[in-house]
Amino acid sequence: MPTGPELTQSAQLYDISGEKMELLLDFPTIGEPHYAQAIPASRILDKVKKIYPIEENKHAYVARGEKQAKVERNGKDVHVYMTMIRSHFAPDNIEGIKVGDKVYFHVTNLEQDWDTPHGFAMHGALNAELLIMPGQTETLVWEPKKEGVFPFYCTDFCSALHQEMQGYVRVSATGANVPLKWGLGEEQLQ
Ligand SMILES: [Cu+2]
Repeated sequence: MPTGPELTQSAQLYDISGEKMELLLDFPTIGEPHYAQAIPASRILDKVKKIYPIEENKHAYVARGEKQAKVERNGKDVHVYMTMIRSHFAPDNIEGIKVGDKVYFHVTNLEQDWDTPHGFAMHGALNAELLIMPGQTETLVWEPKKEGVFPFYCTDFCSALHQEMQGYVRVSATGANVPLKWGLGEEQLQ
């Protein structure tokens, strides 16, 4: 039953040693089942929310497409308007962040398919991670404490290229003269 925003994911075990690959096992992978409860499907079936239409997203920090991705500095606050879609973030490289900044990642999931949430985690962030449904925007705050290059990455298995869904932020010293720059792959967005 399609009972939640994030469906049970499926795992399959194949034998690829022969001429034709053979499915050995087909099974759902679910989290800890200890708190599972059963209720009649009729109580939730008509309340299932499959997709949040991106055009209805009125979040103050939404980016409704990669062209709207940007990074803005306001004193020590840095606002990153970021998008995510299989299998990359935009921007996926950012420079000009400094120790002492407070970085707000406003991440919009551009997917408009059912059950394609993406996750977002920032290496070194002391809060948590985000799970963002198709069409939604969520915010994670990160306060970098030291210089270096820090990765951020998708934390929810989203496609075969999930492992490549990542990016980097370069953190410079407080007061460094590194301008704010961001890009997507080789392409400089700003
Ligand atoms: Cu992802």
